[in-house]
Amino acid sequence: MQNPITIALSKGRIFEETVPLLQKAGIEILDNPETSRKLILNTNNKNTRVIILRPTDVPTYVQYGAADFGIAGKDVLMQHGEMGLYQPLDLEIAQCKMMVAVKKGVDYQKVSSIGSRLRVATKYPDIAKKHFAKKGVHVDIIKLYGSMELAPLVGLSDAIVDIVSTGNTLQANNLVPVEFIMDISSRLIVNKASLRLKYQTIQPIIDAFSSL
Ligand code: PRT
Ligand code: MG
Repeated sequence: MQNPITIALSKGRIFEETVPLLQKAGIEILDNPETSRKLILNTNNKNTRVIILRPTDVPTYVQYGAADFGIAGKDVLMQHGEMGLYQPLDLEIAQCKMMVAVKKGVDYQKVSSIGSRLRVATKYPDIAKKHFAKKGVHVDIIKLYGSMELAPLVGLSDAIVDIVSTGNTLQANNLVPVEFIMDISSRLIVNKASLRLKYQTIQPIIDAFSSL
């Protein structure tokens, strides 16, 4: 009999881009998380279930083995750390860029020049700290949980570090991207003990994902 498998996903873009990957591995999800309130979704295989989490909670469930594997953005993984997680594949889904942005008209070179202190609002303090340390720019990091775009508009910060995809959100809020930090995509993360104990069930799924 096949080992029971729990897969951790988040709603929205990651879920949508993961459905076709799971189909290649023969897994069909029977409920739609956008219309159902269920947090545990059934699949066409009674030994395989999908749990729906906030994106930032996916690595935690996988790390502790409450989920055998999951899919999470590089942004989320860098903030979480890699403890207990095996990352066999970059799935190249949910692609975007981590950028620094400021209010239109602000002279970024000037406000970020060495010797000055830049106030940076972000959901990604570790990524932001590392980036500015490498440039030798002194920063005060202001941790936010969402709507970073608002911070420079109301004087909370000089700049933000955020994810940019189309650029429409920045533009709609009179902000401009001024510095590229890194490309972001989503990765497969696997609990190390699960991979060992359920190798015969999990490895074929990884193989199906990697053959795409
Ligand atoms: O929405 P929630 O607060 O629950 O969390 P989230 O926004 O982190 O989740 P979700 O599902 O939107 O994103 C999951 C993963 O998708 C992230 O961890 C990223 O790795 C990746 N991803 C890809 C993105 C985007 N594109 C993206 N555009 N995550 C967030 N955004 C947001 C961004 O923060 C900004 O507010 O969309 C806005 C910018 O989009 P554009 O197209 O206007 O530039
Ligand atoms: Mg979102």
